[in-house]
Amino acid sequence: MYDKKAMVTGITGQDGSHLAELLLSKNYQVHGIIRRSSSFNTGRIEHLYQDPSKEDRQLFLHYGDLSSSSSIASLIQHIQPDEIYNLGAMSHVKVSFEIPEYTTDIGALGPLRILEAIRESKHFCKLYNAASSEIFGNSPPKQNEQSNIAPRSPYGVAKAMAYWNVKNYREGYSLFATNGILFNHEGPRRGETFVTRKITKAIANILSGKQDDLFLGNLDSKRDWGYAPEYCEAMWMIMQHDTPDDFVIATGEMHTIREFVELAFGMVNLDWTKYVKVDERYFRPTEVNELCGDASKAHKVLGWRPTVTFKSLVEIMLRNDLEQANIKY
Ligand code: NAP
Ligand code: F7E
Repeated sequence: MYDKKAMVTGITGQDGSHLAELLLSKNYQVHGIIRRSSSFNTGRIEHLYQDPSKEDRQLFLHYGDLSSSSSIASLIQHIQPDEIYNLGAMSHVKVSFEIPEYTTDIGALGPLRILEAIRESKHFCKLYNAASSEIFGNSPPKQNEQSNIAPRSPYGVAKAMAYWNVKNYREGYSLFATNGILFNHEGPRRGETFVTRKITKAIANILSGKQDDLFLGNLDSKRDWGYAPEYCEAMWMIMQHDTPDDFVIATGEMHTIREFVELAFGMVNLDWTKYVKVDERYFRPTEVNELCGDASKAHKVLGWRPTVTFKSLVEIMLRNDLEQANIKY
């Protein structure tokens, strides 16, 4: 018998997979929404899969898509979840400049579709919405819940719209709707085109002779990088708080991309300057220069605090990619 029922959009993504593990460990019945795809997109949750014929299974997967109001509404109606975690999105900032309309449909209208479905439903259900530090754009660091919202990409604009809709539905219709304003968080399951994973994966490829150069974009931007599993704990904590609210989740430390590169290459005694080349194709039309979060509200109200340092994060990611390539570290 389970304690609570959760519905998770984006369960096949980095965060969705960690959150599903956490919820299952807390005896939730977890309902993940997956997209139909011509190739397998469930690699990150393969280890959690339970045979649909098993009577006492805790994990259920349903086809659905955030682009479809009817799909969202009928899933909520059918599952009757106690908690919805909306993690589904086209989450790549650079790609959002190339497919702005789609990014907006999923990132901005997707959450609105969920809010409307909850409002229309007679069933009480809490909502966690994955907002993002990208909503702050170039607002000066350290950014907190009061910082100016000034996004600089279609992705950031979509996340800002969703953030405001969550706030307005909370105030206007008394929904238990929350925003987690998470700063960058990474780990071995990070998508391979995000800069951290691109770097650690490239090092493994260089050492195994599969790659000679690493082409990167802007090395001067600064990010506040945390460890994904800890950030998923924060999502759950936000949902267990008595009152719905918005929280910044961050480490409070920022580093340039160049520092990440130097540290990671240095860990395997490689001189990064021999391998890394700057290619303007990876520059963005508008860049967010410095993101560094102030998560003191989350610490004070929820008791959340990150423990994995920048150096440990780089090491965890690098070790994973080296292990996958059968390289001793
Ligand atoms: P991710 O690895 O890119 O995963 C995104 C998930 O969304 C995948 O499961 C993807 O499914 C799903 N998705 C994409 N389009 C969808 C659609 N039309 N309908 C339903 N699902 C769809 O992202 P993540 O890093 O786990 O991030 C989770 C959430 O947090 C995202 O909303 C992201 O924007 C936000 N966020 C992330 C960070 C970060 O640093 N990781 C920071 C702040 C906010 P497929 O597997 O089928 O592609
Ligand atoms: O870029 C620079 C790039 O793509 C980080 C998403 O999870 O976090 C993520 O968005 C920085 C940027 O992440 C390359 O210009 C240099 O300044 O790893 P990224 P992001 O754009 O910060 C936020 C919080 C989210 O919400 C998003 O969903 O690195 N950079 N060279 C590069 N970036 C990439 N991807 N590739 C490069 O070659």
